[in-house]
Amino acid sequence: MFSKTIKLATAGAFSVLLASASITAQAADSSKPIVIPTHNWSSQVVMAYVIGGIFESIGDTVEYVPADSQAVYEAIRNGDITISHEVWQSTFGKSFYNAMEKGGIIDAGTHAASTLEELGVPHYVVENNLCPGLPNWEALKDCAAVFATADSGGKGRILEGPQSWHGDLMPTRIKALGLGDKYVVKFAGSADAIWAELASAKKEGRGIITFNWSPNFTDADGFDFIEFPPYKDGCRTADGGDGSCGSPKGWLKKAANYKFPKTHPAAYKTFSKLSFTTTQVGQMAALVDIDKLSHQEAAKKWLADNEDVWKPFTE
Ligand code: TMO
Repeated sequence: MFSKTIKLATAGAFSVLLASASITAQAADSSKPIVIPTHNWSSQVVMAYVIGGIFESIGDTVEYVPADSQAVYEAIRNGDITISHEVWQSTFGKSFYNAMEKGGIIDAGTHAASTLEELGVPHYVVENNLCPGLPNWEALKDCAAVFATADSGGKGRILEGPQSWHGDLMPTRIKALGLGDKYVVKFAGSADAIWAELASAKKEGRGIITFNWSPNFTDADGFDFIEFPPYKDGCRTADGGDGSCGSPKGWLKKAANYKFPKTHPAAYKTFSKLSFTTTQVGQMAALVDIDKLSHQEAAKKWLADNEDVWKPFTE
């Protein structure tokens, strides 16, 4: 620990000398840690360690903090957390823009991957015609019984993610679409609880509706998102609408505290260049959810296997 600090200090002093020798060189990054948040889905946590590893490779110090995925934008604005590397439009766009309006958080660019966060069914549900008409949402009107579970009171059960992600968005939507008498929305305690339910339903060939997203490890398996009435600006209750719309086909952004470009210019430049594709984000999730590596091991493996992808971000 101590010798690492000394080494860092020496490296810092050395780059100050180098910087003064060159007009174009920029100030060295602060030795203060870059604070990276971890949330409760696999790609986000793996990517936290991937990005931390990239920052360390250019001499920066990093720190990881578990954070609520909605409150994090306020924490970045206040400077308690430095970055967010997976800002999903549907779920977090509003909190991100609200924080931006107050000041202190900046848009650090968009990943190549586009996103969808939506209710859906495993592909066999469509293939085996368990609910004829799917993936069109109107098919749901006639097959609540197909999705009933022991605890759903005879209604169809919709397994939503943890409530911390987007509150009552799905229960509100189901009611607004007139499906409230036929379906009940249950919140999963964790993403792992969704994967466990999907696995047991698949084993039994049983109908199941869950929240899911893309990019994710389930992209490879085949997961069919339900086609709800298209998303339009203002259609959600939070934006003044009645909530009877599906999720947007959205962006995946990066955010940073507004001082990050000044305190850590090299890390900021790297972070703003950094962009992952659908395949790459899916790989990060799969290393944990399919291959059962720890998040840290997954990040180490991903970095080792993909130097050609991430090294250019640092140059
Ligand atoms: C925020 N999430 C990717 C779980 O929808």
